[in-house]
Amino acid sequence: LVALNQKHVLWFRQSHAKMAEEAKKLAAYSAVDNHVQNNQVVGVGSGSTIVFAVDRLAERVRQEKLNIVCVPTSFQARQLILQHSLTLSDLDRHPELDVAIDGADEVDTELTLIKGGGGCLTQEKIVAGCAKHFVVIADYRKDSKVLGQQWKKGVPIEVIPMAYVPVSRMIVKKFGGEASLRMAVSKAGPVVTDNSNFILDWKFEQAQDWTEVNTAIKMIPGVVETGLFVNMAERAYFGMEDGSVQVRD
Ligand code: ABF
Repeated sequence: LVALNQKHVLWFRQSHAKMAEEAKKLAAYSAVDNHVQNNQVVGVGSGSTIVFAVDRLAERVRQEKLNIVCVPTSFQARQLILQHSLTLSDLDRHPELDVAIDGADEVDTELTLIKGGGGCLTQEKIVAGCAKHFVVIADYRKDSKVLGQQWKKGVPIEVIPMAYVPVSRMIVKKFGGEASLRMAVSKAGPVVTDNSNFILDWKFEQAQDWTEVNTAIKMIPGVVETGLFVNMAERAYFGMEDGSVQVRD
């Protein structure tokens, strides 16, 4: 009976994971199809959902012979662009983007986002800030009424390594909760970002005024950027369990 139950749990997990992957793909394809046109500069986000968006982008570039220039938000995004033989650029050459597409860890009803669960946030925020339109792609598990409902790991905050202890103390003193240094899976050392910094994960206790919190945390010396994206996203595409796509503006 135990073996049967374990098999059942495994099957359930696998089919759930498959459903989530399908949902990511739906969201990613919808965003690329609705927001990318010929002769555009496109910001390419990071994470697992963006992989589907780059697949679709490359497919459209090939089939429709589009002239698209891509600006990456991370080392991963850069690799994806190169692997798909898309045109790679940067903010020096293209400081103004037509659209940026990126994943998120959680999206609330106001389109406030938590990002950085995968370790990328600073370059993502810079690129999103340079885009005329910033579009989020996510599966149904990221959709939330209030931040903290779905994503339980807290707000990622990128910090200068020497400052991680004072920064975490100041955040907790001012806003409560708990802040911990993100460690590598091997536990051999801290996670190091693309910008050679550390990440603090701040677990907050209750919903807050995110504009105020974001501004206050950014004022602490040693903070590079927060994973709170407030008033940046214009639209979110959620791939749903039933195969539909929900749009939030
Ligand atoms: C990066 O990847 C991060 O900002 C965000 O945390 C995450 C989303 O990843 P996924 O698409 O894998 O859920 O964009």
